[in-house]
Amino acid sequence: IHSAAAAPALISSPAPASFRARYAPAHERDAAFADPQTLAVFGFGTAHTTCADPRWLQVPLDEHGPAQIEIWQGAAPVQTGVDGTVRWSHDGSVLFGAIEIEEPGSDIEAAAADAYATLSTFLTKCGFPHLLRMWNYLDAVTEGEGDAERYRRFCVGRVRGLQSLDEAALPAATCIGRFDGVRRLQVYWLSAREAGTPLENPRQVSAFRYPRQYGPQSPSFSRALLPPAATGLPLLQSGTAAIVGHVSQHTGSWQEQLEETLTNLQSLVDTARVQRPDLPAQLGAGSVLKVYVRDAVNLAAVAARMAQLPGSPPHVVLHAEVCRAELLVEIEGMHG
Ligand code: 3EB
Repeated sequence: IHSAAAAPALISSPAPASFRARYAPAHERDAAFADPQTLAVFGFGTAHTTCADPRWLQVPLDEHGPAQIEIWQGAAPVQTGVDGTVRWSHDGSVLFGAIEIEEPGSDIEAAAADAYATLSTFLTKCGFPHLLRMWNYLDAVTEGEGDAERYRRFCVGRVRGLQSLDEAALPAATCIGRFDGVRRLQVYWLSAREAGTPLENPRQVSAFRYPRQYGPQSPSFSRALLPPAATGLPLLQSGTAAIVGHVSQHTGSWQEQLEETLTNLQSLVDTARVQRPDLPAQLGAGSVLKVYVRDAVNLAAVAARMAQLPGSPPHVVLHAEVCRAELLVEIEGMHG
């Protein structure tokens, strides 16, 4: 009879078998960079920080509570590099890339077209051509009236820059506004050697099919994406708000919008579990959430509600501008 081998001695910090995202106190940054498997590290807030490592990205959104960093650990030691305006790292199965560019003459459409064209070119030659997840951060996202609104111009520029737009292969995404007054577009992403499986939310109209009233170019993202198994990545949930169908709900109530948003995130988990029944059934310890709150005055109350959630999903609460003026809160997640 085969008996189990003696358990190995516990080591303090076992290397993850696959990708892992987590939040940590900001003072752990240098330790994170010393780990050869660190794929990327994100800081939050408008305080000036410098770091030469291409794996570092500072997102100038103020956070509620003590300073946290987000750490992505890969499954193997990473390689890093800089290629023009693209900074990248990969662990052999997943690539992190980032582009930060100034808006020429405060033209967000031109900046988006430039960033996405650069990204498209880079993807064709980097060995990790399949976009899984995009993050987009820009100043004053809901500034401007009607089709001149900066978010709508961003959507136009994004499509102009993309070399191909396959609605069956859109990445999950976040697009969020900053309040720092700096006309610089920040784009970062995860891509892989094989394509993932985009998912839609049965409670919501697909963003790429939003009606004309929301702008001349519908937004190019999927509601969530199941990455290819070889990457070890969790379910990637797009920035999610209190939208049902295509209509914003509960105007004026951050409390009701937050609950509707959580319902939408759960709906994405339910959808993903049809294909991946091994995923945890609820948001909880297996989730990593980023909570964006439009009005600074609501930060503490949103954080208090988040702290009450069953399963205590790890999260950060950031002061940020959601893409529709009436939306007060948005949450993105990794889950698995
Ligand atoms: C929404 O559901 C809210 O344009 O990349 C969420 C996630 C939103 C991504 C994007 C926009 C984007 O329509 C806004």
